[in-house]
Amino acid sequence: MELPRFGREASSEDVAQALRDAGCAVIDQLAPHELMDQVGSELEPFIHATPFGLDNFTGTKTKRTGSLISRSHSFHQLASHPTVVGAAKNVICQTASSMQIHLTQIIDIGPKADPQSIHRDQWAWDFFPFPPEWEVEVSTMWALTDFTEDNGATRVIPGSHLWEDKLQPDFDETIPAIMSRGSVLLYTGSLYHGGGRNVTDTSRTGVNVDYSASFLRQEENQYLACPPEIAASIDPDLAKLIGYSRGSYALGYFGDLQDPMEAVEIFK
Ligand SMILES: O=C(O)CCC(=O)C(=O)O
Ligand SMILES: [Fe+2]
Repeated sequence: MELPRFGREASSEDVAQALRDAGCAVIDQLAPHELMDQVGSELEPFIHATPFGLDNFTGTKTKRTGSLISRSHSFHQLASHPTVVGAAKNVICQTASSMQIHLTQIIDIGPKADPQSIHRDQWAWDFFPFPPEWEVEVSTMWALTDFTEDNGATRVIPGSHLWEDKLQPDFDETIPAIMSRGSVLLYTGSLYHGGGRNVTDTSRTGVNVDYSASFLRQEENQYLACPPEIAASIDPDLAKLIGYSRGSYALGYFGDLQDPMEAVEIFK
């Protein structure tokens, strides 16, 4: 199966359908280069200060820089891009009543980095065996640099979202999600994929934003990454998307059944 590709005018419904069919899709050139320049320059000092990963999964030549909502205002446009958020919601809200941001992370695969093992992102929930076609997560990877086969473009197996769980596919079964700066790869939490091998002398930098059903614990703790006093300065819809809202009827209240946004309003 091929990796479905769309132009920037794609509808979120068409992208969502491709995610249901293939588990992955690329939207070429969705963000302008100027926006990627701004995101890159706002985050560069943080990437520079980030240590390498400590194991093979996080990558000993790879840097993972989080808290992107607090650290880069321009990044907000990526995290809340209507086509991407619309597609993720369309897929996740087939079963869940609401969706949240699950994590925000620059993934900077350094020169000569080994490939990451092929995995499903939904294994983060303690390997809970979600039934096939019950999608609880949509991951996205925006290209901050071009993604090439040589510099470690994300490896994907289109169609593998319907495979059995807990497989260990070979690298040879994967294809590279080649894309230019400003493009975005979307993939379900059930898709087998992994970071590629970087045989070049420069970094491959992606902006990873994952979305998940609001009834699941977030991988990046958004209330620590973006506490109420900072959430007060961001767009209220984005504050709700990172978790300052109820997920379904009862989840996420504080105090005397108060709405989480009341904690944010105090700082306005
Ligand atoms: O860096 C990439 O291309 C993919 C990273 C990834 O899949 C992960 O860290 O879960
Ligand atoms: Fe992953």
